[in-house]
Amino acid sequence: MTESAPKAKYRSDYQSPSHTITDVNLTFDLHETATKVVAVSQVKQLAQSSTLSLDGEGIELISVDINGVSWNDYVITDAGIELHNLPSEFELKIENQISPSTNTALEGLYISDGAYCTQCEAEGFRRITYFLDRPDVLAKYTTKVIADKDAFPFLLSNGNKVAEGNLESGKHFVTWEDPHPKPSYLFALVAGDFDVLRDSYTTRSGRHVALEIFVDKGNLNRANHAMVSLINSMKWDEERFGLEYDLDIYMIVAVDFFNMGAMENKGLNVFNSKFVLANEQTATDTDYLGIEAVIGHEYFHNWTGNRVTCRDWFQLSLKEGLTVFRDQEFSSDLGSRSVNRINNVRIIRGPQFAEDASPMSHPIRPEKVIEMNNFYTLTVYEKGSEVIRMMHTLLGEAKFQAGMKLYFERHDGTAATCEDFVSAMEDASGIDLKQFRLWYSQSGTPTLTVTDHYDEVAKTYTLTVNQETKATQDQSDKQALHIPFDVELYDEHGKIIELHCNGVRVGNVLNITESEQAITFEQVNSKPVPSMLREFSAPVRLDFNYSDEQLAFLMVHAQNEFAKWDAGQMLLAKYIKSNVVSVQNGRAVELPELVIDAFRGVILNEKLDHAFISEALSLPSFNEVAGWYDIVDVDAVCDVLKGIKLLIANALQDEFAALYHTLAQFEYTIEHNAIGKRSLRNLCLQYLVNVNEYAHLAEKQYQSANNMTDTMAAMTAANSAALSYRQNIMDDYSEKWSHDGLVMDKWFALQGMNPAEDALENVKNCMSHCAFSLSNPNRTRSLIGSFLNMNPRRFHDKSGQGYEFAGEILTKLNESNPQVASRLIDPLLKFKKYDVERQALIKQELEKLRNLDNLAKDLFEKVSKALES
Ligand code: B3K
Ligand code: ZN
Repeated sequence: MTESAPKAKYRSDYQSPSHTITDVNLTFDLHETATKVVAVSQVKQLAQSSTLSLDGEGIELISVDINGVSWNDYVITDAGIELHNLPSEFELKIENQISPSTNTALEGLYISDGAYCTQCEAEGFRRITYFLDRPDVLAKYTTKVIADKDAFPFLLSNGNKVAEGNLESGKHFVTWEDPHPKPSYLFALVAGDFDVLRDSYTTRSGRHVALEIFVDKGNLNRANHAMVSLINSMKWDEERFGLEYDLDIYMIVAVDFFNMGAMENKGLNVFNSKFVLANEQTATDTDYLGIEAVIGHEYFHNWTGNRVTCRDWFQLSLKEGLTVFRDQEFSSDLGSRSVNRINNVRIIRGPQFAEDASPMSHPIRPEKVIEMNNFYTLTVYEKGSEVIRMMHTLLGEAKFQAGMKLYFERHDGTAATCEDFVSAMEDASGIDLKQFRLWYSQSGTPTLTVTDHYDEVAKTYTLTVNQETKATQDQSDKQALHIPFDVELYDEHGKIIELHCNGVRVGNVLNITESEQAITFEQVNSKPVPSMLREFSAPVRLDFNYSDEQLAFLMVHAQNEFAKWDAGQMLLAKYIKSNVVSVQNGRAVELPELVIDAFRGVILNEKLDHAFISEALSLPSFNEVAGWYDIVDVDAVCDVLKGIKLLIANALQDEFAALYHTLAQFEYTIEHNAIGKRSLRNLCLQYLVNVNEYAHLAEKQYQSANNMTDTMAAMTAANSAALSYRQNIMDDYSEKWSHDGLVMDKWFALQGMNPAEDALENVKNCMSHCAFSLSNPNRTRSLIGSFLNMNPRRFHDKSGQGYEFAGEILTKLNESNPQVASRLIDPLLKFKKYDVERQALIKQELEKLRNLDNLAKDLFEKVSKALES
């Protein structure tokens, strides 16, 4: 990719559009290879310019008319079309043709299993017609869809249906009108034959909304949970945020070929079927919870994203960080707050911290972008949500909601910036967020190094906090951030000590704003145990020299479950690190009695929720542990994690066995209590199968399971412990489900994670399984993605064969679906984390990719950043 390397865009270069489009009237005559699109736009000049540049990619122009007259004064460019010598206000008619069936990138208009569907965010609309494809151009859309009536009985688009009828030669049409002006990325069209689940919802103010979920024929019995989740979302947004739905219909279409989770198109969400379809035979509890979260997320976008959208794509976190915050709150209000928080924090501490330390490090509001699709990242989404959460922590719920209200008063119906959001929060609360704004522009993960000192005589306790953010590839200079630091102190009996600073009673959330800051608490009668960064009050690493006893103490006495869990994780972290050194020096993995007893205490604590206990007993992932090191010793970390699992399994086998038996349930329900019981029971199973006496349990569970959660738990146990019957149950599952790709994804993922020595051969063989296809993103992510991301020992095998395999797959996907390729490449970008031999092998693959003639800009951006590092 030497000639004309793709160019970056910079946030600082934002310019408002030269023209706007107020109304657009679209007509689609659908055809697999020759869909005709007619776009009639009302265009207004905004700046002094008689030239209009429209975006367009891979489309065939038929004709251009201005005010009803054919127009020849234009040039087609690499990026679209430039129209010259235009009047200041005019009607533009463009006719063009596109080929949905050859669109394997799944952006723009494409075909998923015979149904037409669209994906326009971020810049897919330009693959449909020439347009001002940018989020700050908001138009009213009218869309007429024409297709064969038998094959495509349902013709859908945004807004309300305003006309329909039959046409010649077996065709029919439907016209939709969306009254809300919107950017092109929220446009959607779907045409196909589906089963439909219908329900309705009446909003607080009495608007009657029809709810429709479209699924592939035969899947109606898997759509209920999505509908329940949608209704719960609508109710929750009214109750917690005072926000109501604003159209008469809300449609969701589930498709099998989709690059990401789902898309919030106005009134017509398109979903990856993974986040819609579920019944107890096909989906796990985790799938059910995922559906609830994603249905909520897309619904919440109707206000935070659609009613107020982004001025430019650098502002993506404005809608995504905020909407993730909202969906996390939704899941927490409906389910277990502590378990939700634990899982969200795991994502930040694992993959988000890793991203922030990688060549792709960027602030939540990026400064420089080559391919926008590369920035739908954990940083923009998850860290973005943490930034919103910190504002929520600093302001409190009431002031935060006042900020939301002001934000909507100021920006409803417009395209806004992150700055607009922070200003609204600041103005509504009166709280100064000047320094806080740095979270939007500074990348990287801060480390808080804390030391303490107790003064017996003065009865004071001082915490000295140092904050440091290491340079990242995108940014060398870092400043001190405003960090909400939530602290609680416990006396030796486990009682909470009231916090007094400078003679006044203070709350738990302290403001850290300096590089070094000492906080002195008064009236502390004995040396306390501090619980810090409670609820993970900021996305930072915490470094404090806790003793084992202090951590074990917090596991018992900390008042909130998150802090208990966190203490347990810190205790494990200490022994994972020390055991890595042991293993590197040829010694065995060991755990002191105190650690075992601390975890035994958690299991036996009857006051704790089952779901929470299950989280507390879960070890950190390899990827999270890898993040603790500059250079990670793959084999040693894998040995230690396995070794600790075996030690805990052996030491606590009686407790695990007892729980495994008492937690059995005969009926499957998705009540949170039932989910918690299954979660803990299946956690016990994961440990128990490593003890000879209980090694048969997973097979027994597989044979008797009456739901997918238990089936999958049995298979996971057999897979990760390499049990003798693993192959039998894998074969049995494949025979039962090979007709259903979505259900087979679970099986493919296990093949990818298989710890066996021949895992790579196996993965290659799985690619010829009848249910596998590299053109389906879900299949690819399940099999290949899990091998690259969740099978460290085999992927990072010294032979370099894992890397070579990744290179081959990426070369193929670069041509067919660059967006999927670009997600998959992430583990290779972090080559600097491995020893020199592995580094060289990974680099070799990256260089091969860089030299491809047709390297897509998605991969170009990542590969070049990695090789620059
Ligand atoms: N807004 C979409 C993501 C679009 C991704 C484009 N590559 C889904 C979501 O965040 O809700
Ligand atoms: Zn979103």
